[in-house]
Amino acid sequence: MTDHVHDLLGIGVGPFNLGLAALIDDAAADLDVAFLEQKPAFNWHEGMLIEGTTLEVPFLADLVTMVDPTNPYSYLNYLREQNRLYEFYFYEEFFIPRREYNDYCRWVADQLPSLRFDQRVTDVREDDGVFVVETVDSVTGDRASYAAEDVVMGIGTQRHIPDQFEDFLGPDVFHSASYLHNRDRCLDADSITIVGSGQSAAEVFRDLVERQPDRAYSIDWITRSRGFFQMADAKLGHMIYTPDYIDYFYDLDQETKDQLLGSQDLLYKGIDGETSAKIYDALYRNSIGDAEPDVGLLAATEITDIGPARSPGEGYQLICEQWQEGDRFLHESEVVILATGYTRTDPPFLAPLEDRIRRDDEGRLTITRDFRLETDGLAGEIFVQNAELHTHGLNAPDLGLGPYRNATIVNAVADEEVYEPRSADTFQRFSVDDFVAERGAHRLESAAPKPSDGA
Ligand SMILES: Cc1cc2nc3c(=O)[nH]c(=O)nc-3n(C[C@@H](O)[C@@H](O)[C@H](O)COP(=O)(O)OP(=O)(O)OC[C@H]3O[C@@H](n4cnc5c(N)ncnc54)[C@H](O)[C@@H]3O)c2cc1C
Repeated sequence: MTDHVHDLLGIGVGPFNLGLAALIDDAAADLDVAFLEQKPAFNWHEGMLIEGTTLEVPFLADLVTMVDPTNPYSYLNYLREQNRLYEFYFYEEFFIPRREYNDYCRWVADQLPSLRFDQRVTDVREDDGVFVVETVDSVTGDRASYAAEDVVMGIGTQRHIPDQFEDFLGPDVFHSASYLHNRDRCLDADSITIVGSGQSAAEVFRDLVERQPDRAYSIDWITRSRGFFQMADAKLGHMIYTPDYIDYFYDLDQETKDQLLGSQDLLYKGIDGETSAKIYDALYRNSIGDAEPDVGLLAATEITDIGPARSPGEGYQLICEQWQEGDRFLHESEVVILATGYTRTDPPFLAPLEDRIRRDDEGRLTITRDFRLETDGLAGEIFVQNAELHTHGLNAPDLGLGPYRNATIVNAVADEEVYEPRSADTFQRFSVDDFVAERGAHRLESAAPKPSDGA
């Protein structure tokens, strides 16, 4: 084991742990930290950096601004350093190109000495009261071990591949996360089917449908959801993307939380208004005159099975089931793009600590309000990023709340108030306590919660 014990080791370098490394570098530089990432460099969803796509949150949701607007790692400082501030000023857009967000993050990553790339974490165990984190070099296969008082997991989510497609994955059947790596193949195909109806599915469909007039492919877009629905997107509704809402959600009982999350899908899982409009407009343009765009859209339809097409080498046949009508049919496609979302799975590297980690009745991690795993008998803390949807609510994956979570983690690791916690600066109150205190209302005897009214 290495003799050197870091204060904190980060596992994974996506935007959340990158933001944490940036905050520490600026405001808590005496902390001894290292962040381990399996990829060769920072790259944010590189297979989905499609031209014309933007961040779903305003540029203020960069790595640091929402807790520290004067931080040198802000997006505005990136622009200034690129000599691009006036270009952005006249751009007059809140929602920046996704490709630029990635470039900004890479600019931050290039300046942080604490990041170690090509290091895949395979095991985390405890030895003599410190965490020992084992890695394998993604290029050479060399093994290394690091030691730390505390650990923070920022490993993001994993591609969700429905079971029926697992055995068919390859250049013609792939997840939307690798769309750009496979786009040339799509452009040469005769037929393409996109499965799913979230933002990724819509972006892929839009890209292909806008290119369709110059190409010979047909496109089908099939989803088991009830429709191709737009994400709820209104200023008043956005007030739940705040630390206050996390406070409120965290204190609810678990049954209420689970019901609430089940009813909030369209707050973060639908298609954004602009993409939806752009798709419709492209379909409209492509159908001017006698033109019949070679396109099919069908909702409420699950692809229950896949196999080789009847004519060998002609792609795949998909068994489709429209669950509202109870009808089934067979559909053939040369390429199948699975925009089937992402899941949170427990990382295998935690296995050595499994008997020390507490779980709820459903086997989910239990997590404290300040983002630590609840554990038994471990000397150090394991913090989590973006693993707390079930405990802290729908803000877990939101880039705009990353700096807030990171400020909380910095304070906990440094054991001092490096960042001052700020109270509500939106107009809405979520808890009765806050409303009553502020509005001078009178409390009555409590009633039992009614989770089903939470929609
Ligand atoms: C296409 C797409 C677009 C999105 N756009 C937005 C948006 O506009 N606004 C918004 O608010 N949210 C958006 N999101 C959701 C947001 O949560 C993610 O974009 C964000 O990347 C999550 O950051 P993360 O740090 O948790 O994980 P990730 O970005 O997934 O990064 C995790 C990192 O951990 C590494 N890792 C995993 N396991 C190991 C290991 N064992 N050892 C070492 N390294 C490891 C991975 O290689 C990866 O680099 C989007 C999500 C997707 C999929």
